[in-house]
Amino acid sequence: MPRKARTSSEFRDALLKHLTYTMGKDPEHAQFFDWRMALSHAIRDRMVDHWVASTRKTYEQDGKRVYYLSMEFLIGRLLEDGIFNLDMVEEVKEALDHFGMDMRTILNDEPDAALGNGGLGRLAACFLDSLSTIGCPAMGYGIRYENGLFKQSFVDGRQVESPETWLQEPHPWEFERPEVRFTLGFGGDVIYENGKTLWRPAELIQAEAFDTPIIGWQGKWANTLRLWAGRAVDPFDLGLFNAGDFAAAAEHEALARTISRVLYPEDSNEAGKELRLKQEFFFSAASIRDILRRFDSQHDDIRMLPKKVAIQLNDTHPAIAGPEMLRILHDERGLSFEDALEIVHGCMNYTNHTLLPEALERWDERLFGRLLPRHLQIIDRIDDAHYKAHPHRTLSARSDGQVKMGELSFIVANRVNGVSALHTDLMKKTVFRELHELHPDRIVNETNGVTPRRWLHSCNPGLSRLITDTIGEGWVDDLEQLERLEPLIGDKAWIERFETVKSDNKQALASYVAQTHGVKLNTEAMFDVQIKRMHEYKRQHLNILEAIAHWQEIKDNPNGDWTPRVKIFAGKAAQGYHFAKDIIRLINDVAKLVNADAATRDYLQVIFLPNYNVTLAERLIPAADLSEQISTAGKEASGTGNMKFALNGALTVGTLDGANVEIRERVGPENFFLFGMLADEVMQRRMIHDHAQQAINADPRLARALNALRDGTFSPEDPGRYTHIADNLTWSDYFLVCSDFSDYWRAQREVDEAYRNPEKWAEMAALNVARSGWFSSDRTIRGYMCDIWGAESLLA
Ligand code: C3B
Repeated sequence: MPRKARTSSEFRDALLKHLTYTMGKDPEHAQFFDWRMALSHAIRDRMVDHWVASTRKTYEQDGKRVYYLSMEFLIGRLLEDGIFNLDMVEEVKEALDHFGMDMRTILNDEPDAALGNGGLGRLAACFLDSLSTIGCPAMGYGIRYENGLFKQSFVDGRQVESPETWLQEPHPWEFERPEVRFTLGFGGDVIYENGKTLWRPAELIQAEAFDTPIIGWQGKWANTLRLWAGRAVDPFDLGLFNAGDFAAAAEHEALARTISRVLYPEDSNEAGKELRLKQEFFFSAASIRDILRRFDSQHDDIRMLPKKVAIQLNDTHPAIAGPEMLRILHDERGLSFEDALEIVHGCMNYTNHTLLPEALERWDERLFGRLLPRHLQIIDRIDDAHYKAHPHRTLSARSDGQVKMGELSFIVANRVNGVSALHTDLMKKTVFRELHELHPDRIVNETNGVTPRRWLHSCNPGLSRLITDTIGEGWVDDLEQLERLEPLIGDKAWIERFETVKSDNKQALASYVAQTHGVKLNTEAMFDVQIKRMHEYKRQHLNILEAIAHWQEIKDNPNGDWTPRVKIFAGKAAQGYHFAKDIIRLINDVAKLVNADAATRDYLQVIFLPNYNVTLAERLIPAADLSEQISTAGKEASGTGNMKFALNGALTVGTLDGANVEIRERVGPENFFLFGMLADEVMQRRMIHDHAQQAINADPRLARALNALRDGTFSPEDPGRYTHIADNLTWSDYFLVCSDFSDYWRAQREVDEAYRNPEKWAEMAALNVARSGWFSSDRTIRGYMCDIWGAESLLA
C-alpha cells in the first residue's frame, strides 16, 4: 500500500508536469485532448527508460537481430496498450481521479493508428508485441502513411469512404529522427564504368525515420517500430518561387510526400499502380540501408551478416529488399555476385499469407524496368544462378513479361513459411509445388497467433480478472496456463461468474450501439458476429442469405419457439470492389426491413456497424457468443479473428479452413460447429458445371432466399438492385455459397439448439478459453525464432 501511494503521487506529478510544460495548459482549462496528450507523454516517459536499456543491451550483447519488414502495421490505439503493458492501470486511474478526470473517456479520445488493411497488418502488430514481451531484439520497418485505411460510413446503406487523418493531431508516440535519412532513387540508367555496373537513378527522394517504442509485458523489454516518411531532397525551389510560380516551387516536396501519403486499400488484390511499387521500393531500400549501417557500426566483415541479421519479408510487398541488398553488396561494395547472393540468402525469409492468385504480386516488366532498371538485371541473374543449380526448373522470377514477386521471394529466401498447417500444406501442393520439390526443406509452417495482452487482458477486463482470480497472473505471458481453468469448468459457481462476464460485456456493447447508432439490441439473444474485410471468399453473403431464409421461416410461424439472435457484421470493402460493396448494402437493406418487422424482431436483429477497426474489434469480440468463420475451404490462409473469438469465449461456426482446423483440434470437435466442404471437395465440386443450380434445386429454403433478392423484397424502391447477386450465385458461384448453404443451415440450427441450454453453452465457451492458449503470438514468435531466425531472447 505505501509503495502504491508513493508511486501514484509521483505519477500524478508527472501528469501535471506534462499538462503544464508539454501542453502549456492549466488543469482548469485543459480539454480531454490535453489530458490525453499529457497522459501519453507521462506513459511514454516510463517506456523510454526500458527502451533505452533494451537498446543498450542489444548493442552490448551483439546477438542476432530480427528485422520485420511490412507494408502494414495495424497497431490501433497505443495509450491503453502502454498502460496495460506497464501494469499501471490503477496508478493511472488514481491520478486521473485526483484531477476529476475519467480514464475511459480519455482513452477513447485516441484515434486508431490504422496503418493496415486487415489480418496481415494486425498480425505484424501482434508480432511486435510478442517480440518485445519475449525480449527478442527486433525492429519493425514500415511506412508512416499520413492517411491510414479510409474511414467507412453508410449513406442509404452504401459504403462511403473518406480519408483517415490520424496524423492531423500530434502523435505523441513517435520520435522524429531527422538525422536518420537515406536518399533513394527511381528510374534513370545503368552504366558500366571501370568494369563496374552502376545505377544512376533519375529521380531522388529521401526517407526519414520516425521511431515508436514498442513495450513488452511489464516493461521488461522494448523494441522499435521504425516508419519511413517521404521527404524531398531539395524541398523548395527558390528560383521558381521568386519567379512567382508558387505552386511549382513546392512541387518537389508534394511529390516526395505522396509516397508515404496513402495506404493502398486493397486487401487481397494489388492495385498494380506505379506508386505502389515505388512505396515498396522506398521502404524496403531505406530499411536495408539502415540495417547495413547498423551492422557496419559494429562489424567489419560483411560475411558475418547472416549471423547477425535475420530479415522477415511480410508477404511479397518488401520482396525488392533482396535484389536491393544484392545490388549494394555487389555493385557498390564489390563482392562477387555469388558471394553477395549467398549473404542475402542467409538473411532473408519470406512469409506467404494467401494463395489467392490475384493477390500474388506480379509487375509488368516494362513498368518495373522503368522504375528499377538495375534490379531487373539483378533479378535475371538470380534466375540464372537458380537455373544453373536446378536445370530442370521451369519457374522463374521473371517470365511472360512479368516480374513475379512470389517466385522471387521464394528463390531468394532461406526459409519460406505459411501461416497455418493447412495453408502451408496447400502452398506445397499448389502455388509453390515445383519450388518446394527443388527445395524440400525451405517451407516451414508457423501458425499465426494473437497477443493475449491486447486481445484478452486489456479488451476483456472482466474475463481477465476472473482468470487471474482463478489461476494467478502468469497466463498473460504464458497463455497455455489457461488450461488450468479446465478443472473449474464443472464448478457451478465458477461457470456462473463466467456467464456474468459475458453478459456484462454484451450489455456494454449494447449500450455503445444504442448511444452511437440508436439501435437497441436484445441482450438476451445470442450475439452472432462476423467481422473482417469484405470478400467473396469470406462469404458474408452466405451468412446474410441464411439470415434471410431464417427470417422467412420465422415469418411463416411467428409463434414458433425460436432462439433469438442478433447478427452483427462489420468490415470494409476495397473501394473498387463493387460486388463486396453491394453485399454491404444488401446487409444494410436486410437489416432495415428485418429490424422493423414486429412479427420477427424479437427473434432476429441484423446490424452492420460502420468503420470496423481495431478498437471496434476490441469492443465486439468480448461480447460475442458465436464467431462466424465461414470462408470457402482452401481460401483463408489462417485467420486470426477466429483465435480472438475463441480466446474470449465465443463458439465458432466454421469450415475446415485456415487455422479453424487447428482451433477445432484444440478446443475439441464437440465445442465447435463444423460445416461445409473440405478444401479438396471444393476443388472437385467446381468441376460440376451446374453445381450452384443443383444446390438450389435441392434446397427450397435457398431458392426462396434467392428469390427474395430477385423480387425486390429488400429494395422495393429499386427492385432490380440485388438481381446480379442472385444471378452470380446461381450461374457462377465460384466461392460455393449455394453448395455449402444446406450444411451451413444445419449447423446454425445446431447452434440454436445448443444456445437453449445456457449452462452447457457456457461450459463449451469456457472450454474454448481454456484450450486456446496455444494461439498466443508468443508461441508463434518463439517458432520463428527457433525455426527461421536462429534468434535468442536477451531477457535473463
Ligand atoms: C491475411 C489472410 O487473409 C489471413 O487468412 C491471415 O490470417 C492473415 O493475412 C495473417 O497471416 N492476408 C491479408 O490480410 N492481406 C493480404 N494481402 C494477404 C493475406
